[in-house]
Amino acid sequence: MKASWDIFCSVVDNYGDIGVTWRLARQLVAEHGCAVRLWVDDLRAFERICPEIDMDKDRQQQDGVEVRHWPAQWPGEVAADVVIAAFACQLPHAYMEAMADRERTPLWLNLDYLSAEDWVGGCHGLPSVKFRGVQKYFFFPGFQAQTGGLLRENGLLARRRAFQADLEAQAAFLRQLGVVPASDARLMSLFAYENAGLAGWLDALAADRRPTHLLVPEGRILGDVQRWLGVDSLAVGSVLARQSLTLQVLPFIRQEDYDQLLWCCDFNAVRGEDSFVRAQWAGRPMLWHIYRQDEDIHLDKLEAFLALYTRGLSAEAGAAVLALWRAWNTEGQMADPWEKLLRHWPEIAAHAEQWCLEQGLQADLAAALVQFYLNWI
Ligand code: TRH
Repeated sequence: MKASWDIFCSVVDNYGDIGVTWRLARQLVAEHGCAVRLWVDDLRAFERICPEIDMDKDRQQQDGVEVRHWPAQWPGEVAADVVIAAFACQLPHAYMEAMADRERTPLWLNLDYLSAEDWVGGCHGLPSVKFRGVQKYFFFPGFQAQTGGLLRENGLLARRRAFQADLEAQAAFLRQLGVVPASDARLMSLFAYENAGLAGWLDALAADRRPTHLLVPEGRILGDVQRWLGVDSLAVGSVLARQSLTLQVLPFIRQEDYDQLLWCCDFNAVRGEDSFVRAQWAGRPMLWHIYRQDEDIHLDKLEAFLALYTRGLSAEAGAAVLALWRAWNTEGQMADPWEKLLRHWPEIAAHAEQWCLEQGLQADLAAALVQFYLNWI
C-alpha cells in the first residue's frame, strides 16, 4: 500500500509557499510512489506557476498529485498517513480531530522555512506540540548534514549540465520567450522585491564596457526599473536599451521554464526561498534578495548563509560577494561592490558550481522526509 500524504499550503504572500509545496508534492509522487493530496487555499498564486491549474475546480489531478482547494469549511476527509503543515500553517481543527481518530495516528510534520543558521541542525526532527496523542515534529530544510536538506529532483544537476552544454537548446528556449541577446552580452535575470539599490546597479551595468541583457520577470521590482528608465509603464515584452544595458520584461513563466531560464543566465538575482535554491542548482553566480522580516532578523539569516557560501573563496572574492549581497539587502550602493565582483568573476563562477556540487551530495528534502517517515514507523 502506498503511504498517503496530505500537504497543507496556506499562501501567505507571493509564490514561495506554493512553489515549495508544489515541487515537493510532485517529487513525492514521481520518485517515491506516494499518494499525495496538496491542499492550497489560494489557487490564483498556484495558477501563475502552473498554468494548467483550473481555478474553478475544488479537486483536480496535476502531475499525479491530487490538488485540492482548501475550503473554509473542512469537508470531513480521512487524515493521511503523513501530514505536512507547510511553513507553520494552522491545520483545520476538524482535520486534527480526524488525525487523532485514526486507528494508527499519522506522522505530523511542520515543514519549516529554510535557514542556514546554526541552531537549525539542532532542532531538526525534534518533537513539537501534541494534539490528542498526535505528536508533531519540526522538519527543517537546510544546507548542512544535520538538516532536512534542499528540494532537488532526481537527475536535476545532470539535466541542468546537459542543457548548459547545449547552446542550441538554450538559444531555442530563449527565442520562444522572445529573448535574443547579443552574442557578447552577459545574460542576467532579476527576480526581486522592491529595492532602492537597483538604480545604482543599473547605472553600473549601463556604464560597463561589456553589454548586459537583463531579463526581468513581471513582478514587484518593475516599479524601480520603470523609475530608473523614466517611463510611465512597462509592459510584458518591452525591450529598452540604455548605453550597454538592455532591459527586457518577461511574463511570469511556468516553474519548470523559470528553472531553465536560470540555467541560461550568467548571473541570477533571486529572492525568497524557492528561486534562491533553484539559482544554487543553476551553478552560476547569484545574488539573493532575502524576504524581509520584523526587527531585521532576516539579516542574521543572510549572514548565516553568507558564512557558509563564501567558505573556500579567496579573501578578496569572498569580500566582493559579501559586499554585494549586503548592499542589495540594505538598499545600499551597488556600483562599487558590483565592479569588485566582476574583477573576481572566474573564481566566483567556479565556486558557484562547486557549491552546487557539494550541496548535491546531501540527501534531498523529499528523500529525507520519506526516510524520516520510514524511521518513524
Ligand atoms: O515569491 P517569493 O518571494 O516567495 C516567498 C513568499 O513570500 C513566502 O511567503 C516567504 O515565506 C518566502 O518567499 C521566503 O520567492 P520564492 O520563494 O523564490 O518563490 C517564487 C516561486 O515562483 C518559485 O517557485 C519560482 C516561481 N517562479 C515561476 O514559476 N515563474 C517565474 O516567472 C518566476 C519569476 C518565479
